Amino acid sequence: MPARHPLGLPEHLAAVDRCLVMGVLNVTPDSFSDGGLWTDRETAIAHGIAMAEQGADLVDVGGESTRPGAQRISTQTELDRVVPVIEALVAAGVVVSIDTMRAAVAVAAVEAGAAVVNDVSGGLSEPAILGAVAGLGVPYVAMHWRGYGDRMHDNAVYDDVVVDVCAELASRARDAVAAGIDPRSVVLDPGLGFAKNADHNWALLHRLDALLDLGHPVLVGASRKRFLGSLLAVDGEPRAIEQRDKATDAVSALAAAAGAWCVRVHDVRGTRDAVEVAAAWTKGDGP
Ligand code: PMM
Repeated sequence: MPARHPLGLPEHLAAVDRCLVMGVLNVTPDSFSDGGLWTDRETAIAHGIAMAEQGADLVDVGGESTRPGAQRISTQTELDRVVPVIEALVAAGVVVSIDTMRAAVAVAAVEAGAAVVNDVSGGLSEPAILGAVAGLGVPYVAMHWRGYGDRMHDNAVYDDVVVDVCAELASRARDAVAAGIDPRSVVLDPGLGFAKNADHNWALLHRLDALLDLGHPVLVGASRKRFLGSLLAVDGEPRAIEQRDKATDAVSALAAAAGAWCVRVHDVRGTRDAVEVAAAWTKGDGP
């Protein structure tokens, strides 16, 4: 299935005929999976370049942890963490997306060379981000979100998770378009693990077609998340975070075959293989 890319993506990526791979680069001391690993600037930059070499089409730079229970940081701290890293990655030829809920950070990141804005709040945290992104002319990822990390678990209540998430994402897309973002530049993301338990996540993956029917490219971020740990638990003991990459690769292959535009992952190499397989399988043809 040819990937349908959002408008405004750099040309060489828009020509890629498969699901894209987005490598995760959290420049934070406290993200759930890789928090603290890449806080040193040079290490973070080297890891971003390494992910691009391993096959990441984009590297997603984030300065604020979104894990359940996470405390917010100041705008200045977020800027100080991400801008120098983005500048260095862009100088090295890496396509960067900025993972932020803040308008000021989105603008500074794109000025530093970022090519995509990835907003886990879908514009709900700071609605001004929508107008800002409209002015920047880059693709905008709106993730399904129902509040900050400290309230995440209380918000995991749905009548029908697929119907509710699709309705809420459609509303986020309408807000983005009303603020001036071209509808063809809006990407939607089910926000796995954000105000969702394992059953909610599986229901959303099972019905990715319902999300795709909203008419926007879809991004899936399952990498190393808790629901994969519980799926593979032994005697009630969840699979360790660093041993969830093969399960992540399986999700990447299935999401790609189902028509996802992009998958956001920590282990780039395995997922790149997975999306290549999915592309050949779906086309019935090798490269
Ligand atoms: N998940 C995390 C952070 N940012 N962005 C998008 N678009 N989708 C996601 O699922 C998503 C995200 C949390 O995971 P991390 O701590 O591994 O970055």
